[in-house]
Amino acid sequence: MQAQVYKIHSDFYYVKNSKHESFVCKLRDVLKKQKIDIVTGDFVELSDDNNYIVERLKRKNYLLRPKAANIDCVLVVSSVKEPDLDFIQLNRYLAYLKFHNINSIICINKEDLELNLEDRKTQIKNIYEKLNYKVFFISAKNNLDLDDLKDYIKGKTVALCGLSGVGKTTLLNSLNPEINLKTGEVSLKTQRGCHTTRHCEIIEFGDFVIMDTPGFSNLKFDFLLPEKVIDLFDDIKLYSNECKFANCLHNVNIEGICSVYDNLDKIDKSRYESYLTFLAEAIEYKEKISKRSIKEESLNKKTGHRISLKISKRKREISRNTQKQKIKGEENEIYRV
Ligand SMILES: Nc1nc2c(ncn2[C@@H]2O[C@H](COP(=O)(O)OP(=O)(O)O)[C@@H](O)[C@H]2O)c(=O)[nH]1
Ligand SMILES: [Mg+2]
Ligand SMILES: [Zn+2]
Repeated sequence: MQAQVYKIHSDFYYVKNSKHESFVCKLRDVLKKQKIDIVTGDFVELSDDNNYIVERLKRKNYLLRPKAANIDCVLVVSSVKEPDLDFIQLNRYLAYLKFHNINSIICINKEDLELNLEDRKTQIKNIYEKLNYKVFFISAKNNLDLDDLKDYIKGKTVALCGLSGVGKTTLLNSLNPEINLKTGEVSLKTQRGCHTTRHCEIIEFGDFVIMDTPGFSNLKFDFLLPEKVIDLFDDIKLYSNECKFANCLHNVNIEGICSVYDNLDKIDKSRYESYLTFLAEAIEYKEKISKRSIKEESLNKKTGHRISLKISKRKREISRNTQKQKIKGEENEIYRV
């Protein structure tokens, strides 16, 4: 029988089949030996007695931070005010999810606090609708403009992300008053009992399937090569084909050299700023890896066998290739521990 994992606790896997029947299972040893990890959202095959997971089925997508699989889309929640909209953070989530081939929906909360709401809507929609994102303005607390969003996520497995305080828990509550999770406001008063999600869990209510995740905290672009960052920015990539350098990273501010720089007037400022920020993180990551490889090489030379004392040109090349592969490898194996 096939089922989907909706919760994991210690070594117990809570699964549900298509008839919504629940089972608690353990992992077959063979999966452990093969180091096949099972995460919330995974579709699995059960043993005949339904006591064991015997196989993990093909994943549509997979995230490591937070650990989850087969997400249809992520609601990226921000607020217009309290806290102020943080565009770099919003772009960080969008780029991260794009990298993982997961659809994002932009959800701007606390619209009740914005006096110039129409201008704000136009400004934000101008940037993101061009990039084919669906943008919803809502007030989770006041139950404003939630219907379109509800319609849009009906039948989808949706996860939420966003900085603390933007209103994720309030939104979950207003999507389904029955679950009644505690919001930041309450936890401030009691100093405890705050709804902190430690594990990913799929919660079904009514028409919605929400993946409650412990958050996407501390995301950094320390898992991909600098030249790949541009692939996460369609609106900047558009202008990147006529740079004079073959390996242009589009961070040179010299006219006539970088075609992105020459077209900056057509690119949203906060998008370009975000690009430069993530690029710097990726460059730092690449340098760290290169340093590590060089250090290992010289360490091997010192402590290794006599033959490695005189490292031949050919060997040097091989070692440089391994270094490149290593970076490539880590990039594909995004899920570092
Ligand atoms: N004015 C206003 N406040 C909101 C809205 N949604 C949430 N809040 C408040 O924002 C604070 C943080 O909300 P919470 O749901 O705990 O945020 P979370 O950290 O993202 O889960 C709480 O005091 C909420 O009452 C809204 O639509 N308008
Ligand atoms: Mg919360
Ligand atoms: Zn360029």
